[in-house]
Amino acid sequence: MSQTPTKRQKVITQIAKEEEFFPGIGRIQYKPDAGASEALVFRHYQAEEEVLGRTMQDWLRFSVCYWHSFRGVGSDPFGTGTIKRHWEDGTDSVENAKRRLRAAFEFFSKLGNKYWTFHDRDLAPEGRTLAETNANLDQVVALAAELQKTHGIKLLWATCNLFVHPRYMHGAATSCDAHVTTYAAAQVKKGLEVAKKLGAENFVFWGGREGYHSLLNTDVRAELDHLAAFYKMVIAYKEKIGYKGQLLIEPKAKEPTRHQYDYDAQTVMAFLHQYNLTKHFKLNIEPNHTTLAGHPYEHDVVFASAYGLLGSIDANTGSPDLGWDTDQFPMDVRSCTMVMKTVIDQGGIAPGGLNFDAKVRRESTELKDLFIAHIAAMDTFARGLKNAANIISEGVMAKALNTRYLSWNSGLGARIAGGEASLEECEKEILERGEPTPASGHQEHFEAMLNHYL
Ligand code: XLS
Ligand code: CA
Ligand code: CA
Repeated sequence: MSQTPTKRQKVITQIAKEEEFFPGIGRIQYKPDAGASEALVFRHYQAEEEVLGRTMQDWLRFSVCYWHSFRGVGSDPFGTGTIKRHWEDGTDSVENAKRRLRAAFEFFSKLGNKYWTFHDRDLAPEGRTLAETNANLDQVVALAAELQKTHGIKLLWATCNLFVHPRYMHGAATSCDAHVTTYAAAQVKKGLEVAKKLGAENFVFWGGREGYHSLLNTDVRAELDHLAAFYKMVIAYKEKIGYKGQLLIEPKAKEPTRHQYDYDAQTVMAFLHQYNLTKHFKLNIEPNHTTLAGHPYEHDVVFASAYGLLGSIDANTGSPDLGWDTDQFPMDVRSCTMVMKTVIDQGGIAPGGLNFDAKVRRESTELKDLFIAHIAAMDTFARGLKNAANIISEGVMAKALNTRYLSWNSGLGARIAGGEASLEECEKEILERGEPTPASGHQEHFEAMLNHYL
């Protein structure tokens, strides 16, 4: 083997000396009058600017996700990676994992977001045994703790990857093999310990393989009972170690399984009620998954919030014309306005946040594309926040909405809503009053009012 260092090794040695991973890019500045071609500036997001009595960063709580932005290589089912980061030495070593983490923290600091998220397996390589895997993880977690402190960055949420390893092919908590579920439980035990150590404000469960491909070989009731039993072990251990983070379940309709049990917000809420788990969990809503379920972008955000269960948001978008999970950066002002309207209406999203579970396109191969994507998405949400604040403070749309429901505020309407009325009373009323007067829904007016604020 040649002893001459390769070009990549030389770059790595250089980095070790200088430790600047994004040279030429400084802290991203606010420049509202920037021209259209200027990419590395915020035009709308200003962390300390107050909106409805709170700073933008308090409302928005942006988070960078580690798996897409620091583990993603641009591969897809039809092609291998297209994105090569200069700090990667091509190995799956702990040393490489640590260097990658230092690059990520430089990115967070320059971007100016305060939070990050990860899966356990994004951080450190799996070993041959669980003990070896945990030891690898411990090393990288120790560095993460240090970096969080020096850079003033916090962990929005941690999660366990219970879907990539072949052992989880039949599911993790819902596997047909109890041995596999036991492994998953052992992995989650460690995950909760790591979350506690790094002060994760939430802990997410996304059931990528918790679902089925064929009902012929699946006992759905047993699998869902096992899932609930799994969560009960999680709650017990969380309480035992005194981990205070909010537990979140992330709905997704399908992909990779044909049917995922956590189909959408309403399905997850029904599951939580069925198994008496509601007080321990909230929902992490990803709008890309909402559209996969066949709903409009903000549907699950609105439904979870309506029941006080909107815990956090994976701020991304899909291409609804495609029907699979493309995890794109959110760039649509209308959608972000609707999400932020719901967030303001419920009084904020903390301890959750807006996590960019999004990846740059595999054709966006330059380092600066990573910045541009996050900056543009943060700006889109900042615009959404300001629009939503205007909608709410002017109150015109709320007034129009209330007008539609006025009949429920008094008389028999109020008695029905309060659970005090009977079918006999309703019959009597109708015999006296006759047909309801048809009323317009004014949908186009509502749409025009929304456009007014965009
Ligand atoms: C995949 C999910 C996943 C979760 C975390 O579709 O979005 O990335 O957010 O496991
Ligand atoms: Ca997600
Ligand atoms: Ca997704």
